Amino acid sequence: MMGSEVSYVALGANLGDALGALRVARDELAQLGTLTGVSGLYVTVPVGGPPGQSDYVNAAVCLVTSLGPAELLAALHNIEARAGRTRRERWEARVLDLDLVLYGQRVLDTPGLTLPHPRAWDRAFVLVPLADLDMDLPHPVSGETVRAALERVGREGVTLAAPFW
Ligand code: PH2
Ligand code: MG
Ligand code: MG
Repeated sequence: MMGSEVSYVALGANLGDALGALRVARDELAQLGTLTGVSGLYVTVPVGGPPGQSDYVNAAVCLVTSLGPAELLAALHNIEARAGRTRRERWEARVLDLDLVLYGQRVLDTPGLTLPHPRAWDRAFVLVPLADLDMDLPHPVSGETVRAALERVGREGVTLAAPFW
């Protein structure tokens, strides 16, 4: 496809029918281009946020899309909104969270969108699913691969629930 880019989207939810929300999101993401990879499904211990939150389900997909980064982000927000996402407190429990982790090797720092996602390379709940897709993916700024980041961060709190979902 002309002008298409390889992007990586992290999916998460820990409220309501979390797996159902991830499945709907995966199918809606597929309509934004071509899904070339879907990670396993993981159950993960919440990182940050108010105490007493339920465990998350997390996954990641690789999406080849002709949408630009801002258009793609808007599309992710639309999918979140359709799932009933509200935004109040940072890191509160959520019915669906779609984070644009990488858009090619693009580096961007705008009020609405930072690429790569600023905390992705430090979070096992992002890195473990990403590793299912491509261990050799480099961080666009540091060059650290997903494999190396995972060795540094470890897999604690992240449990495979299903390889296919
Ligand atoms: N997302 C957050 C904050 N904490 N913890 C887990 N385990 N999984 C997440 O997706 C997650 C989180 C902010 O988006
Ligand atoms: Mg997030
Ligand atoms: Mg988010």
